[in-house]
Amino acid sequence: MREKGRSIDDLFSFLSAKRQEDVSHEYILSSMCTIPHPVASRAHSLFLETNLGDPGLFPGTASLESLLIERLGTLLSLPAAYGYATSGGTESNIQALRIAKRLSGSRTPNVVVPRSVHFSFQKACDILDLEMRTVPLDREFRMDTDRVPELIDRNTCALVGVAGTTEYGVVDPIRELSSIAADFGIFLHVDAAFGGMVLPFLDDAPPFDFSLPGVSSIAVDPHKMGMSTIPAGVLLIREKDAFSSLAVDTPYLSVRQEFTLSGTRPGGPVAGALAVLEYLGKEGMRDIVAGCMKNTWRLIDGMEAFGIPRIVTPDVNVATFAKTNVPAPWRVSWTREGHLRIVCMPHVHAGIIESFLKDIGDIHA
Ligand code: 0PR
Repeated sequence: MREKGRSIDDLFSFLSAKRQEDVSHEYILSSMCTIPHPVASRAHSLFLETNLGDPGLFPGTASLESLLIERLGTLLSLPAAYGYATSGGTESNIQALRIAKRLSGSRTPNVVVPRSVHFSFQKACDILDLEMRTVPLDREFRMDTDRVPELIDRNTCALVGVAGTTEYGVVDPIRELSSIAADFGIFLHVDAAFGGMVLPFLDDAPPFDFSLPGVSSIAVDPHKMGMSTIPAGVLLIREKDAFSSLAVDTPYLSVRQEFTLSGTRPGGPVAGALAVLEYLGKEGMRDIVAGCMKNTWRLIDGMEAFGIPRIVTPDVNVATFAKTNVPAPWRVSWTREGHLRIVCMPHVHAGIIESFLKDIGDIHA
């Protein structure tokens, strides 16, 4: 540390220069995060010093968290869902598997996941000492549910399905998984970190939520398509007992017990996430999601017109294409299979898609 502090001007010109080194969102086509909605930034700034880890000191902020859980539970067909605000999909997935492991009581537990599962499940299985059994995908990159029963045994503590896969933007057959989970009496966790804030606002979306009786828990991230500030994830659970299984005593806090993974938890992103839902309402979210989907289809049509085929028809706003050159300064990503992947987030507006297509067209002309 410096012996003597820095002046405000000097400090902030240093910080601004560092921020300038970051890639401008104008060129970011690879991210599942986006520029926060202005109401999220404003709400967040009101709650900077709040700590949901000690809710008795911040009852107002804690009631916003409850309201966020109620709103998202209702959106995902279970108004009475239990839940809490996590730091994002990784924490939600870890906690869901932790609950499943605890409830199963197995000493050598395993989990059955699709091959497309996000890498956060590798972390979860490592931390929780779970064997990860991977189910192959069908031609459309969805979990091949016919292969699930053969991987289940009496030590299987959870099945996982993804609603909006990270790489190909498809939804696994959650209805089939729900039946399998109910038949075998196994916990079913749905990773809707991305799709959870897209699918409820689409007409004819595949079923994935608590309306399916076998679904035990859902991860949904406001800091992705919910346009909140980072970090904002939510874990929702059908049965209250599930959370009780994780409770530890917190004798000197304003609450007696806690089941969260983090202790100190920021109230800012929770206020931000709720502010977006309240401000936009379903109508506003439908418009934003419709815009992202329209841009996704325009991108797919434009790329195919250049002879660059889509890899799969996505269920959400993630488009994938055969390998092709992409000029700087565009930032795209590549899937494990080597396919070009573009996420049409709200900041990737129609004008950006057109300039990207123009640059691709120039190369392919
Ligand atoms: N589940 C799914 C389906 C995800 O896509 C992700 C992250 C997670 C869980 C984990 O969520 P957290 O990262 O919030 O813990 N998906 C993005 C990805 O890995 C995360 C991301 C976002 C990466 C923005 C880069 C980036 O610039 O691609």
